[in-house]
Amino acid sequence: MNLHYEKPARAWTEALPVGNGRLGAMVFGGIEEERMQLNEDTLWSGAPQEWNNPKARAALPELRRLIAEGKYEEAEALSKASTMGPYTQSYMPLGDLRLRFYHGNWASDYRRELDLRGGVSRTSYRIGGVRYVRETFASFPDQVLVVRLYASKPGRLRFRARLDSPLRSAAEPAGEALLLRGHCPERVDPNYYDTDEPIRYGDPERTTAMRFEGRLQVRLDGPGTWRIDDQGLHVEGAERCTLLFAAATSFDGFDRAPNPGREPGPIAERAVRAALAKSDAELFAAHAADHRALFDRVELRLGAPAAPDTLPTDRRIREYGAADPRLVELLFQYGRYLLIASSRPGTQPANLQGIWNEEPRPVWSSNYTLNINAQMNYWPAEVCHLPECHEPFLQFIGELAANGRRTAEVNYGCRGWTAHHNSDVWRQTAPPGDYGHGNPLWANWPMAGPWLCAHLWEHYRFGGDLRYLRDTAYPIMKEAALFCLDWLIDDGAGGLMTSPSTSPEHRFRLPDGRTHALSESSAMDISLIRELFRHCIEAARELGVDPEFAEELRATMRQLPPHRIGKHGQLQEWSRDFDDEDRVHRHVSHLYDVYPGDAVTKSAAPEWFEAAKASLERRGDGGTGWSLGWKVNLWARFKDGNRALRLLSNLLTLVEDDGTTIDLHRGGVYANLFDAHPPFQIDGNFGATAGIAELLLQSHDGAIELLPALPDAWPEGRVRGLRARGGFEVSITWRGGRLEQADIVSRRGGECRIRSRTPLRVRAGDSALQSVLEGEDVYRFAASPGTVYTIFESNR
Ligand code: FUC
Repeated sequence: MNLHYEKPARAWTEALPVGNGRLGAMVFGGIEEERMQLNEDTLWSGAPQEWNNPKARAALPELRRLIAEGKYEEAEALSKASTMGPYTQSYMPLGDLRLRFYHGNWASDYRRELDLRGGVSRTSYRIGGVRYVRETFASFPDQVLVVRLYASKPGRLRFRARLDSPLRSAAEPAGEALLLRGHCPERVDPNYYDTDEPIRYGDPERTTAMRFEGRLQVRLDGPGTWRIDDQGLHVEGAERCTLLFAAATSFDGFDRAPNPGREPGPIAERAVRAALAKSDAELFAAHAADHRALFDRVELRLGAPAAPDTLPTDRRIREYGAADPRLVELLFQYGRYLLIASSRPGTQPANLQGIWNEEPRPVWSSNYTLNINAQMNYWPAEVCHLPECHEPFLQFIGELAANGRRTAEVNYGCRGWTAHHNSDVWRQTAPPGDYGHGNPLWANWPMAGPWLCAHLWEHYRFGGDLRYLRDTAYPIMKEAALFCLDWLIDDGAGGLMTSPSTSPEHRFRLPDGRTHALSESSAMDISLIRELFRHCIEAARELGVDPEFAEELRATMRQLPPHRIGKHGQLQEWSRDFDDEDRVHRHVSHLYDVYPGDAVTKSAAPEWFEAAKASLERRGDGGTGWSLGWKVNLWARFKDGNRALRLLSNLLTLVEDDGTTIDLHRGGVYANLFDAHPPFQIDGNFGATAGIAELLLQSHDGAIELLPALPDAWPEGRVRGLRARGGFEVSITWRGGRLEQADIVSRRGGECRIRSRTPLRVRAGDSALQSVLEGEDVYRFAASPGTVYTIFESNR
């Protein structure tokens, strides 16, 4: 479980990420100069501000009238003029830790690696008879970045460490520490908004923006000396030493001014001092125990290695790609590693780049994009056994709901809460676009609430915590449903519809060739609303509350339009059978009900299921990194493992990083296995991990399915520790492309249901199982908590 390379990273997308959910570092593994690019996940530009726009509410009736009359251009002009708020703020880089060694740049036996299981990045090389080793990890228990340095001969370890930052800042010695102090811009314009002053700082004395402080200290183990001066921290004549770095910001919550906010200095100081009081071995043991408690829950083996493990990872990607099942394993576990490293209880959720960003003006603001990308980050969380890593996102949803109430009221005059396609650390909920610069194509999408609520529900479905459902999830879901009830309008024919409506970021084409974004009742709008209502009804039933409300939702659902099948046999993306602006568009929003939703399955809606497959076929096998990730999951739900593997192969295409390209059609991975949109976006990593799990285990359709979409290229393998809805943990071994044995443990008790086309035998613990109820193809038994149920095919 290692990524490894024979050369230092030149580009940022070759460097190796470590993180503890909050502090992140990209380790370049240089010889003469080592660079560790640093991040802290609360460091964002801006501050809470008013973003709601009362003009939106006033314009809404006219906007709806224009759309109903097919005056799409006028509708878009009105939307631009009246509905938008500011752009969101951007996620900021903290700085760099640079180490300069005085031994030149020629070395042999060079290797750098990222040990996914240990959660450590390691660089080693030899100069003459001296071996140099550096190990870097970000400790969650101790909230510090730890760099251990070692030279195999006494006195050979000599270097200077410095801190700097692309933000306004200064590095200065302060007693035994080197400090980096700075502040953020008050506003950063998105990269696609070409302005004169895209990065705007306030007066340093009076700025309203966030402040930060980083702190570096050293501990020598054995001989040597160290000192700190204006040039940095100097270590001379040493053999072994440890650098400890901590950072904090003045962030004091999404709804509070970040300046003055919290005092960052003492927070960083406490962390470094506490870490200094521990031995290296203690720090490392605490980190390893914490990391492995999460990482080791799931193990995946996909048959014999095609490529030898000795091949550097970038060459393996280039030469074998998905034909190397061990590389697919690595991609799978890398997604789990990245989630552990970027999203822990109490941290911010993983943004568009997780927590890793070096740019003061990052692409797409490195923010939270809520029409697919932020959600995709959390697709693997439940099934891949990292539900605690889901927590920051669930928390984020609650905070959006808090802000989104005012947006619902001010912008639309609706109850409940709404959010749109972008958000940030301040939990912006209004349509972004600087009051008219933005594009209705993405700005006018008030549907983030329903989609996000699916995460609350899934967290409950997997874990079964009724108290969480009652106290946290359901109230937020209910309020999102209230918004939808008010947002839906009469369609004039006894039904209900949404307007304005978009199918995220994809325009339709009229017969005259013109393309437009705004219409009525896109498939995705209706899927999301219907799904949220269904979840609310189920939640209210399980909690024994709100019968009238549930009845109102049921009645409303009956008035929603059904899916429609269009002229190509496709599931229609819009309420009318419009042509696509781009047949191979990256978004596949109209297929939401197949994945991540579950309303359209082969058994529940066979015609729509086939139409959805036809739609996906039309979209082709290309796409940006995240689009490929989505399609892998969709093909898994269509039970076509070979097709899913083809998409994984497309994703495992090595992309050379030229630093500038934004490609809207072709994705892949960078040398460090980071997903390439391009540019780097972490969602594709998480989408791929979820997709690989989805090939091996599904549980969305009322029963567990073992190996539902196993690709032919993986005839043998095993997976341990995946989770299924209903509180189950599942391990599977297979051989000759068929189930050999599955072990299922129930954490909460209750009925276990397994769907299988081949007859099964079930053994409970050591005894042969009693009463398995066989339905058509569903096997059921009462599972007592903690017992291991072993499943075999009867005829094997
Ligand atoms: C949406 C997508 C883009 C990109 C951006 C961050 O706008 O359509 O492809 O992923 O989010």
